[in-house]
Amino acid sequence: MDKTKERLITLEEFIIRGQNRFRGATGELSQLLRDIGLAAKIISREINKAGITNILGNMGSENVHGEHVKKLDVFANDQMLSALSRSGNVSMIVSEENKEVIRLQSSSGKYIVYTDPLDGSSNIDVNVSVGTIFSIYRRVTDTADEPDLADALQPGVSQTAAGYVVYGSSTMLVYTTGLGVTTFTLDPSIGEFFLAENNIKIPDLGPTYSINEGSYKSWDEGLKKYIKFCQEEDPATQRPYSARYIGSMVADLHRILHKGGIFIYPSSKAYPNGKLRLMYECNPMSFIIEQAGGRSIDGRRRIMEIMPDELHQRSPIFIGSKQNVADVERFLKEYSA
Ligand code: FDP
Repeated sequence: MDKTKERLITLEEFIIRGQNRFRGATGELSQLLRDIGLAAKIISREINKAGITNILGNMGSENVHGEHVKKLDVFANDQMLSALSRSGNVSMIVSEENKEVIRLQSSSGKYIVYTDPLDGSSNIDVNVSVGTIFSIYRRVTDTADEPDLADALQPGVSQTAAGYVVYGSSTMLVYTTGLGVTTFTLDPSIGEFFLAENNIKIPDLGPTYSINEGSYKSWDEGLKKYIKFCQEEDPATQRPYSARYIGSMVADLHRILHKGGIFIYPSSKAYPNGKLRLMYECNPMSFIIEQAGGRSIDGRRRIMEIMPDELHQRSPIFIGSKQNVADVERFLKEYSA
């Protein structure tokens, strides 16, 4: 079909159409997704003019993980918190930037949201893509009561919706409500997200691997052997694979969603439990990748089946195309203790 003759569909329109397909839908989730879309536009605008307005650089303080907080991290966090508070549908928020759960005045709101407002923030100063991640759960306790930790500590399989925004050469919003993955591109001239692709599928095998090879020495044997396998020549399986590592999880996985391949952040000497956070990095990205037909494991278990103990807990992650994940799983099983 001639693309120029297709009618453009906005994010708002797409969300409302989706909502209309469900009898009895209250519109609360739709409102929440639209609020996140608004925050994404504001963050995107600020990122694009960051160099001009001198917002780049450190705040001079550290976040709950002892990492330097960048000014844009703080800005993105404020935008996400204010967007999520707007509708009254969210009772609790957990953000990478806040140690404790944030309880909102709307304690009867039926959703709990996790967010990493600005993922990949060590890349901000050098104009490399960063992202915002979100993960939405329904409360398990009665909404007439105050929400408690049980509402927040649910496994990834219970996510109602999840998504991310990647601030790259264009800004894209990608989300799933469990019915496939949809991508939208922001047209900054009119401030509107337009549908880019519906029901996107990740290739079953992808010829790239994405890992910080600097920590090679502290990997376990299975992983070392798998990376060597990726580098061997075998045209039948598209090897040797290419190495691609941006160092910004959202950007690396956005590429893998479209082109296939595998992203790995393993446990290492510096990060014995892996570096990435289960609840606002691993789970939402796993939901997206699984909905697109890929897989995500911590080495042995499916990421989304891990029962969380802590809000900010970390996990190793091996995520991407089905075949690539099956291969690394085989190596880990055979060679790692
Ligand atoms: P960053 O520290 O820049 O925020 O969230 C952590 C994260 O980025 C991921 O986005 C990224 O994939 C990873 O850390 C990069 O870690 P390394 O620098 O150790 O490779």
